[in-house]
Amino acid sequence: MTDKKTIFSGIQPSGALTLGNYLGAIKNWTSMQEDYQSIFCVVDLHAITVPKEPKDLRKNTLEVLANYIAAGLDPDKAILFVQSHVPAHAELAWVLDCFAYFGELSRMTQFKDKSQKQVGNINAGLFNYPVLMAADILLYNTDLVPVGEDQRQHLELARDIAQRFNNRFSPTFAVPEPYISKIGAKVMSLQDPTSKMSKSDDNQNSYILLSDDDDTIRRKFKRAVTDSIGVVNYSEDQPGVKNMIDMMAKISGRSVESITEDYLGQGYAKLKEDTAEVVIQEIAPIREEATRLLQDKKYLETIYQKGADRAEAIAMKMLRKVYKKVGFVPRR
Ligand code: AQP
Repeated sequence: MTDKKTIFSGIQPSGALTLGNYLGAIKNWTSMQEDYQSIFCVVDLHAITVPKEPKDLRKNTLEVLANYIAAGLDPDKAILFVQSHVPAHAELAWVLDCFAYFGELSRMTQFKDKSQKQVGNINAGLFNYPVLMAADILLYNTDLVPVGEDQRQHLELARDIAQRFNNRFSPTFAVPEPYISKIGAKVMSLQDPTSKMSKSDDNQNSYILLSDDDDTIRRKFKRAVTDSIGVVNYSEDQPGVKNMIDMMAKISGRSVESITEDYLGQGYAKLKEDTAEVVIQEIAPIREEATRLLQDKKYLETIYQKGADRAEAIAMKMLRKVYKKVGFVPRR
């Protein structure tokens, strides 16, 4: 056991990872793993809420894990595992389903957005998605959940469910806090900078993938949608320009003000070129390392097996406690 606080987070293997997943989530995790008991999951149970080809799901699951490690997550420090390998996630989700209300789940923005995109398949999994996410987090007595801004609403629901359960029985779950960094918490689409960059976007030019080669990254930035104002400013009225400055700031650690000063009065071409280069510097080594790791399936298998064993030991303790509190008769 450790005195460190616990962080938990995960990403769906719903496609190749984007720069949004990296800057909004993984990059923060790598710097936090030193100071926290860190648990990071590839949330494959969540991914099937949107139809997936089984072979793509298998491939994406390993790719997400390889990218976690390539980006700097250390399997000796952090627990890295695949969600479906630890059945306690699905089991706790069922119990928590009975503590979540139809009304609050109906209000979830992600549910509303995704339902619109798959009108013919508004399945119960899509609706219950946030409850499974609550189970993921609450199983580990998580203190902090480092996520992008889009997940704030789900996290608030996880807190409500935890408090509801604690009040109904007795203190059981830690009530988790969101950790959402100021810069990079919402990387926007390169084609529509008023909506977030998303790996399931139909327009390939809207996102940068961690697997994109250097020329593809340059080309996508060149085509990035800006505005008709024509000069660089950091302003809500220029979301495309702001998005690029934010990316540079998040990657370089420089302030938004000092980056903006570099481009004052200039047009957009140089900003696009420079942002592309800063992004390439950051993600090309991750791409190369992930490619290398993906050729060593045995190594990845060792990591996710060991990770699942460690995660399960923690998760089962919590699940047993919950089962006891709700009144299930123990098997032995
Ligand atoms: N554009 C983004 N900017 C900042 N953070 C982001 N995240 C996702 N997109 C951005 C963060 O990445 C983590 C994992 O997300 P996820 O895969 O579980 O689901 P998501 O938020 O729905 O991500 P995508 O890429 O948009 O996936 P699809 O297209 O499959 O729905 C979370 O911490 C999220 O905040």
